[in-house]
Amino acid sequence: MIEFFVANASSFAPDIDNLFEVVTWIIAFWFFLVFGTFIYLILKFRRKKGIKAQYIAGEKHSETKWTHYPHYAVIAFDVAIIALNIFVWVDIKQTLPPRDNIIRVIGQQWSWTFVHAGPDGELDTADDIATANDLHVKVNNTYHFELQSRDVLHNFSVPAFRLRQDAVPGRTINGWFKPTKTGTFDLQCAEMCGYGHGIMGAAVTVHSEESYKATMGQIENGTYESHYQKRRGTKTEYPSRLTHVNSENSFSKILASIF
Ligand SMILES: [Cu+2]
Repeated sequence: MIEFFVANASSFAPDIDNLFEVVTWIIAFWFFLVFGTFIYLILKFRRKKGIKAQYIAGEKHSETKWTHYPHYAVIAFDVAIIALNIFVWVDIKQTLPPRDNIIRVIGQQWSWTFVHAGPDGELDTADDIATANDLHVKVNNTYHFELQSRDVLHNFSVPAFRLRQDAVPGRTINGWFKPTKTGTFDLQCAEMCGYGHGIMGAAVTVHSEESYKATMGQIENGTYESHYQKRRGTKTEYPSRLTHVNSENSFSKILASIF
C-alpha cells in the first residue's frame, strides 16, 4: 500500500510498512466502529414527540462499562502494537549485521557530505571518495554508516529506505541499511536545523556493481554529472576527492546569494 506512494528500497522497508499497515487497520477498525455506533445512536435516539430526554449521570457500573471495556481493548491493542514495534526496532536499530561496505554521512548547515570507502572498503584511507549531496551505494550490499554533524542537530532521512536517524554534533552514530532496488531516491534532512533546512536534500543512487564502478570512475576524473544537481537543473563542477563540502556547491553559498 505504502510503496504506491514511496518506493520501498531497503531490506527493512517492508517491516516498517507492515507496522504502518497494522496501526492503520487498527485505527480504521476503531474509527468505523466508534463513528458507526455514534451515528446509529444519534439517529435512533433523536428527538421524538412525547418522549422526554433522560438525565444519565454515568456513575452506575451498567453505564461506566461502556467506557471501561473499550479502554481495556484499546490498551490491549496498544500492547500488541508496542510488542510488534520492539521486534522491528531491535532488528533495525539494536543489531548491526556484518557489513559489505561503509560510508560516512556528515550533515552541516545546509548540505550533506558523503565519504565513500573506495575499493578497499575502509574509511580514512587514500582511496576514499567524498561527494556533496550525492550518495552512491551498491544494491544488495549491507552498508554501515557513520553519521556525524558539524554544527547542529540534523536528521539523515531516506524515505525509500524507511531510514531516519538524528545526527548529533560531537557524536558518531553507527547504523546500517541494505538497499534492495536500484534507482535514485530522495534524502532529506528531517530535523529543523535552521533557515536552509527545507532545501537540505540530497540524492541517493543505488547502483548495480558495474554502474557503481563507472560512476565512481566519473567522479574521480571529474566528468560526473551529479544526480542532485541534474534535478536542480545546474551543472556541477565535481572535484575528484573532497575532504569536506565544496564551498562553491554548498547550500550556504547558494542561500547567501539569495538572502
Ligand atoms: Cu535540517
